[in-house]
Amino acid sequence: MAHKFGQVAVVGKPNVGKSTLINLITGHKVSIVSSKPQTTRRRVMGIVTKPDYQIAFIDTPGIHEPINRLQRAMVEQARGAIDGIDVILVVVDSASRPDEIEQSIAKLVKTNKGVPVVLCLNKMDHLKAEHVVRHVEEYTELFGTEEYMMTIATKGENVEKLIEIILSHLPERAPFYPEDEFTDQSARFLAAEYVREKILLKTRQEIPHATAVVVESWEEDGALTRIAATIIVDKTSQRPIMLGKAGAFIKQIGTEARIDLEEMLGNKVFLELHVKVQEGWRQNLRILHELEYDG
Ligand SMILES: Nc1nc2c(ncn2[C@@H]2O[C@H](COP(=O)(O)OP(=O)(O)OP(=O)(O)O)[C@@H](O)[C@H]2O)c(=O)[nH]1
Ligand SMILES: [Mg+2]
Repeated sequence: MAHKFGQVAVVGKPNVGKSTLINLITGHKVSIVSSKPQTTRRRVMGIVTKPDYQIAFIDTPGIHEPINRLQRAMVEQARGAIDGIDVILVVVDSASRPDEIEQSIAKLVKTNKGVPVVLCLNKMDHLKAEHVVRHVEEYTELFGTEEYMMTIATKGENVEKLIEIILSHLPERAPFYPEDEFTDQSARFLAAEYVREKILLKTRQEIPHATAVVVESWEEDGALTRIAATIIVDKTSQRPIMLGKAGAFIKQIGTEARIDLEEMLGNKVFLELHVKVQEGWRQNLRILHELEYDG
């Protein structure tokens, strides 16, 4: 078989499992995952390279109604992902029926005439048997495609079959990226994201969305990588929550993020975390730019 290469835009509502799927396929943590909607804040590429094919998946922030500037920037990024690609992979939560947001995603997808659409009906483990037929019909009709696969991204179930469907739409082309490249993101950005993931997993209510992380310094010191990062919160009242009793919370976040970082870098890591209050950062274009959330 000749070698195939293509770019696949992955779109869908927040929290449906887009990043989980891409991490599983690439075998690397290119995009962080949590049960909080809007975990992914900007476009991230995840590349899988096999002897017969290379696929660059473009993970996007979940599409939803824009509220503040951060959310608006995230939606713009997701929309931009649909240009210049070979396949649009729409991920949905198969356990629930299509809603208004999915109707608007379908409209967006249909404006890209000629680009094949593949449906990933994810979270099949939550789908009740009596709903299978109805949900499959509703989603395939809405997105105008018969090409779908039901999957469980967290377990890798049917993911190989999904890749087969995607490959059937990709052109015969040489690989574009070096074989050891698995993302277009810098190690610095991934480090900040790993810290943010731990915060998302461990906080509730407004804190997850009020948090950003910036890497301030990065030094290679023999077998040790020294990284200092700042956690930015929106309000003064959030600072003590982030620190925890006697600094216990931030310490725990640091420990868990360090473990992921050591795996990604293949190196020992010393991670130093600080907390800074920057009121209204989500509305501030300059800060969004510094955080690279504006593309
Ligand atoms: N039960 C179940 N949970 C899943 C499945 N796939 C993903 N999840 C969980 O769903 C949650 C959201 O996953 P993400 O991969 O962060 O979702 P996303 O679509 O990237 O979300 P955004 O970045 O917010 O747009 C996480 O808690 C995952 O572990 C699945 O097939 N079954
Ligand atoms: Mg995501």
